[in-house]
Amino acid sequence: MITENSNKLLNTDSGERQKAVLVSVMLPEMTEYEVETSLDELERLLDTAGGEAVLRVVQSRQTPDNKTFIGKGKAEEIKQAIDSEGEITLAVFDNELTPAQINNLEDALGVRVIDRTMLILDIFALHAVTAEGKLQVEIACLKYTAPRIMGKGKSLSRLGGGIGTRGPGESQLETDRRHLQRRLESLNEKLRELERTSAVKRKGREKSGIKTVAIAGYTNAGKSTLLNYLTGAGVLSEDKLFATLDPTTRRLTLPDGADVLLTDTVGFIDRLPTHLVKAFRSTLEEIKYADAVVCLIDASEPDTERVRKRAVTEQLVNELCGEQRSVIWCYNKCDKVAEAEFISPDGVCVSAATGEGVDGLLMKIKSELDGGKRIVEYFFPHSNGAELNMLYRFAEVKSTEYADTGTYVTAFADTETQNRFKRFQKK
Ligand SMILES: Nc1nc2c(ncn2[C@@H]2O[C@H](COP(=O)(O)OP(=O)(O)OP(=O)(O)O)[C@@H](O)[C@H]2O)c(=O)[nH]1
Ligand SMILES: [Mg+2]
Repeated sequence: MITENSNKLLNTDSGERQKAVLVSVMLPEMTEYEVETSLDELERLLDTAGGEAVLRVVQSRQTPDNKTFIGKGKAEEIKQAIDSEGEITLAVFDNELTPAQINNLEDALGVRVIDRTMLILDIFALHAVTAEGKLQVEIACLKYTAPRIMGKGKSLSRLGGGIGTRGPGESQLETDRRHLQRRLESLNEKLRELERTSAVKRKGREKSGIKTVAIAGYTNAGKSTLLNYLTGAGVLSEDKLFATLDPTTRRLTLPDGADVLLTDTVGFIDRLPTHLVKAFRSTLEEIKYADAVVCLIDASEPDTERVRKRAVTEQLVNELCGEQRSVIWCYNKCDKVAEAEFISPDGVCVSAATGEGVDGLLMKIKSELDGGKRIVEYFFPHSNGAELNMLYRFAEVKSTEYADTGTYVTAFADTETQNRFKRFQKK
């Protein structure tokens, strides 16, 4: 199926936008919806990289073709479509391709071919600012992109530069593999050194007793906007994917006057390339070592997208820090939704743009950092005097009121105590 792309891109900033065809192979375990939403995301990624999707091709297959992923017949069909369109210089595959498949496809299609991971790496190369960010991107590019575009010599220049070639630079990649290996080793050594410095800084923070809070979430959820609202950090926030690569940390004062360090982090995406997760280990450690993690979800998206992105976020946060971590689910962009019925009772609803609900979020952060402590109201029937005595041991009892049938108690209790005395909690 080849369709003219109807989703015209909004971005019309200056400069030529490289025109591309998006290709996806639908394997038996994928649904049509998954393929389409993934292609929509690929189109947004391409937009962020400065390209424009003009054609979409979806093909159903039982298994990928070894040589070209899509098979010879389909490749010929796409080649014809590219020729008749006239301006397409790039084919972006949503599936992961091997170096050999890329080579064969470039021969068959006559345009540069990249896959989803290469496109993401390209954006990362564009957006990395700090030395650490640049190092991390270069390592990931050398491991993933380099073998895929190496040794093409003339054919590379025939297909032109642009999207999928940023990062370490073509000339560097055209050199031999041994050189590449040496470069990787030296970059890894530099990165280890930066990681050691970060670890020392972290230890220092731990000693000082100041708690840290990380803002995590899918790319474009509004993490930077929230950090900016709360701390005036002035971090770039944009309606683009992966606007932030480098973590920014700022001091924030909570309602009780305690200071915490709040960190904005690199966004998540479905099928985040493993090479990136590994290369960005030190950046992602901001989440791993945080005392609490605010997981941001864009509340203004359709149900299915919101659920999908929450699942991706949940999985990555669990992988990074285990399931025990204090996680606060925070729904953002609430100024764009009339009623947010989907928010679970433990979630908070905010607008990082207007500041609505942000006070509630700060209270929640404070309570998480206090071990989930909050004020709870209980009623203990007279027959449960023993349990009431126990409550005094585990929680800070604020007030009591005796009634004919039992005692009403207001207490400041942590999560464990709340669970222990749940059956006495007033509804
Ligand atoms: N209406 C509305 N827009 C918001 C809100 N928060 C963020 N945005 C917009 O959403 C877009 C993405 O915001 P960012 O803060 O860059 O998102 P991010 O999570 O940091 O994204 P990456 O760094 O790319 O992962 C921007 O265009 C923001 O202006 C909000 O509460 N309401
Ligand atoms: Mg950001």
